[in-house]
Amino acid sequence: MSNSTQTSLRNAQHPLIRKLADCIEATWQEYLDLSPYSVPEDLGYIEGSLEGDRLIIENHCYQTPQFRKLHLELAQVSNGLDILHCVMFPNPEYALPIFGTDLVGGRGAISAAIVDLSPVNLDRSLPEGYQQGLSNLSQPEFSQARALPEWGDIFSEFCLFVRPADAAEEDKFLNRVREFLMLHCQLAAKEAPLTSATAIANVVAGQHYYCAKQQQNDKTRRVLEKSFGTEWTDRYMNTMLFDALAKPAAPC
Ligand code: BLA
Repeated sequence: MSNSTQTSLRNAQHPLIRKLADCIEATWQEYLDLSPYSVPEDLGYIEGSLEGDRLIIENHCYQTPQFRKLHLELAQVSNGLDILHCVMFPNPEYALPIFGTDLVGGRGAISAAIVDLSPVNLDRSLPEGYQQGLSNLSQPEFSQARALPEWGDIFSEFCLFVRPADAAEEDKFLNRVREFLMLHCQLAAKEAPLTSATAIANVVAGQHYYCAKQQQNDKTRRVLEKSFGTEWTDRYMNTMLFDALAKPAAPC
């Protein structure tokens, strides 16, 4: 892994973002068989400043036999906004949920902290092992829960979306993400690949739906558009943040 992950943006960001980025990469390295993922050359490290707000984005991507793309992104806006975004997209031969987490903070406090293992099955249910494993985790208490937006029907019943009130709640959030990640990496490593074309097409359709919904998040779009414009933002949201697999062919 490149040393650049230890330097650069994360040192300048909110401590929870730095800790979460370290935790995610350490867990990936411990449990998964990582290979490099080639990020389009112009999208690894990006700076933009159209309307005065300078936005810096740093992308770290890997792939593994079970995951077509592990994406960790750190971003910082000159107006004080710090962002961590992470999504683990399974290969279409693996009927695994999508792990996602997003942290948004500004001026010392984190305003949004979300983590989920989101189902991609047609009936929106999680595989048995996930349902059981997640049910067995103890439920942490947070003083400020946040309501999911309208497009948030992609998230599971285990989705945690909060505004951490203090350092103790920030630690609780970090631990929760670590538990989700460890469970996910352990279950994914045991998962057998699908062989039926129909089952694979269902995974593709599920990932498509997930990406389509995430692309409706105007809050993400607005931050990117302010520094990079509409065209660039469309491309970035479709290729880096939420690249769905090709749409499944219509059944014959
Ligand atoms: C919210 N995402 C936000 C917010 C901003 C961003 C500014 C509003 C924060 C707040 O309401 O306090 C911005 N997020 C970004 C940007 C990037 C990013 C610019 O990732 C990347 C460059 N978003 C995700 C993933 C999830 C997610 C993977 O990218 C969940 C797994 C969720 N972000 C998410 C949700 C909200 C949010 C649910 C709240 C949206 C709302 O309240 O309308």
